[in-house]
Amino acid sequence: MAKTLIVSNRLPVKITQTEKGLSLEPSAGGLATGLGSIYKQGENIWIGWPGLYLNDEASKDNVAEELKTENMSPVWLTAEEIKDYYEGFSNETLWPNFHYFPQYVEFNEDYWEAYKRVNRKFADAIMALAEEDDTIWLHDYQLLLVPEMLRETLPHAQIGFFQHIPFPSYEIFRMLPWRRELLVGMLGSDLIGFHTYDDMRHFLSAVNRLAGFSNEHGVITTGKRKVKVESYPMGIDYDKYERTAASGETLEREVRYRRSLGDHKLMLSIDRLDYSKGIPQRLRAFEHLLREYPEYREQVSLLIVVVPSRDQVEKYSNLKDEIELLVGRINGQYGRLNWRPIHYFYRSYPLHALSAFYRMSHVALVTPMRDGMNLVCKEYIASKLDQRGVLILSEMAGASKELSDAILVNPNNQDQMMEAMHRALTMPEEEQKQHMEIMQTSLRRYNIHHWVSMFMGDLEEMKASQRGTLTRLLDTKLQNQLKKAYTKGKKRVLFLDYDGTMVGFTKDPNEARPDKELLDLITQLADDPQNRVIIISGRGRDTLEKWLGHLSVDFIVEHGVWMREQGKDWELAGKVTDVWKEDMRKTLDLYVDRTPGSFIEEKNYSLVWHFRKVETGLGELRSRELCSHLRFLSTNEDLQVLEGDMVVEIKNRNVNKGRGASAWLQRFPGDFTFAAGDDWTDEDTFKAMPKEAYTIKVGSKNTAARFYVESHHNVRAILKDLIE
Ligand code: GDG
Repeated sequence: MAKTLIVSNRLPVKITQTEKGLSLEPSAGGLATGLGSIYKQGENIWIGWPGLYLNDEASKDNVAEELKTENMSPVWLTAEEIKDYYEGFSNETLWPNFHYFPQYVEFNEDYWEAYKRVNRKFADAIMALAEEDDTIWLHDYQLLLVPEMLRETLPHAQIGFFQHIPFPSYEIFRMLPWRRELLVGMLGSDLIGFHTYDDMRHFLSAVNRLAGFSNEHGVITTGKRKVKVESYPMGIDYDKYERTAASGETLEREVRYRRSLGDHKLMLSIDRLDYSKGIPQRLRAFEHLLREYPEYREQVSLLIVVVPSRDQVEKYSNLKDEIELLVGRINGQYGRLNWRPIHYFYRSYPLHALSAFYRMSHVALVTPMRDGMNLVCKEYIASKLDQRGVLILSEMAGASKELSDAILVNPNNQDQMMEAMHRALTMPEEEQKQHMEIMQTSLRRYNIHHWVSMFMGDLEEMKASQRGTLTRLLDTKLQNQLKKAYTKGKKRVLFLDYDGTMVGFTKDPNEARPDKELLDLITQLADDPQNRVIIISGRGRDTLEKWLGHLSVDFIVEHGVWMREQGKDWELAGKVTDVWKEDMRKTLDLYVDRTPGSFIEEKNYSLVWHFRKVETGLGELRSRELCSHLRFLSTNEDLQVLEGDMVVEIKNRNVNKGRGASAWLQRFPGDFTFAAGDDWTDEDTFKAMPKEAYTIKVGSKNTAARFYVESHHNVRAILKDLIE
């Protein structure tokens, strides 16, 4: 039976050396709890680094055996690997870049090499356990390359990836020398999740600009497969925080802490030591409050917990020094014998202590400079059983998108932070409760279990839709069938689209002329007396005539406006006019003026605006504008506006490739029909074909064609196979 593998850098377990040997303590973190319902079932398993170094194989085997009883499997890393892959590339390159601290990024090739090696190690560990139809859910920025590494050997596995930290804007991400490899690595997934819509759109924009793949409603088509990108804001184990806040142990601690702290109002701040958390900025804002609002002196204290992290690294030890200097300064200047402005602790606390802190704080200050989500603010809200308390939340934390009932602040704006504290400290209880109620209702519903089920549900759905497309891929078996039908045929009709189907796309359409291989291929195909080859294209007749006019082929061009039987004259299809062209051309000219890089192609009965060479993003924006402009202008005319690949075309409505192809099939009926095309103007051709025709779409988008292939190279290979 298919199983599920969860993969993260670190296993959710703490292993410690005791007198009796190693002791294993599964972690109760949010992610571990949420995924508990998955990885603890049957054959399912969680793969990751157990957090300790072991040298001898016997001890490794022992730990692995122990871990197996908890449904976990270790990836062993050396101290060197942890230094370069984890502390190096993950935490000194990706972390600062993804959190908008580009000035902190280390550009180190050795780190990158180690990152690739360790990602490969993870991929190997997964492949040793995974089977073809398993589901694999990878977590976070330490493992960005693993999805594509897995895809090479497990083409049909379900692969999901969730990134817990932000995905930065393209302008920041592009600074990384390894940006493209990182994206390609991630695109091996079927589903990629982020906390927020902003992360998701930054990722899509980076993929578009760096890898050249566009998306439709968040679904990227890479040419090989579809990859869905979606936002899944992670929730907390709500019941657990609610329960803990009501427990005897928490209440007992609260009474004890209260006794030592006195009955001042409390503001709380809890973070891991990190520059992304905005701790100095928060301290300065508090200092500002004490300076500008003297009435809070001796009335309000800040309880600040900083959880130790990476303090051997210079940037972090500097940050710690800065925090301690600020705390000392503020306490020194404002403190009294009976009141300390700031209670500072550099340590971590057990869950019940944390819960007591949440309960006893009037205000929670969660003001990171940047945070993927931030769970502390959600835990604070869940712990407020009496609904009294106010959350001040940075708009740079993912959580701010959900918690609009908090007081939202820009952590760089000291005045605003100060005013937010003032407002929080004076907020009437009724109002506090109103906001709490709304946030609690939402967090109770969008809890960690909801998050897991949304992600897993979408991953399954994605795979099902992937299967639907895969069955239509023209594989070797189907190709043999095609060849058999071709060989049997006595009167064969083959419709071939040109751009994107037989040649790739170029920046300049004039550069897409046929190479020798293609000319030989079409010549051989067309010279077979049993074949009738029709070049069916949106291009103007002049270029195609120049490039292919000397071959024994027919033409249907300008989307069916002009047709020509080999050796005869061009004929005009149906009723077409060009009286509209002059007016429309003026509008197109306007868009060329406003959009550097764009240009107009004039055909006999249509006009095309090309934006292939325009700055990414601007071209798409202008093309949407132009389309609605043209549609408005052409309402009373018999014209149609088409959006193609990097083009907008306006033409007569009553001609299209489909009508052209039908006319041809009536004139030259065959016993074998074949059509290949790549964009949606070719859909008309596919629909005009008899049911048994071999219709082939290049790219895996939705199509009326019976089969699809990945690129124009495949089309050439198919044609070559037919004539051999
Ligand atoms: C990544 C992203 C995203 C903190 N101090 C103590 C303690 N904690 C617990 C909190 C909370 C967790 O640690 C920290 O929450 P974060 O949200 O900051 O999560 P991270 O795992 O650090 O970070 C972040 C998250 O992933 C989830 O996707 O939200 O943006 O950076 O649960 O309660 N727990 C105990 N003692 C402490 O002293 N027991």
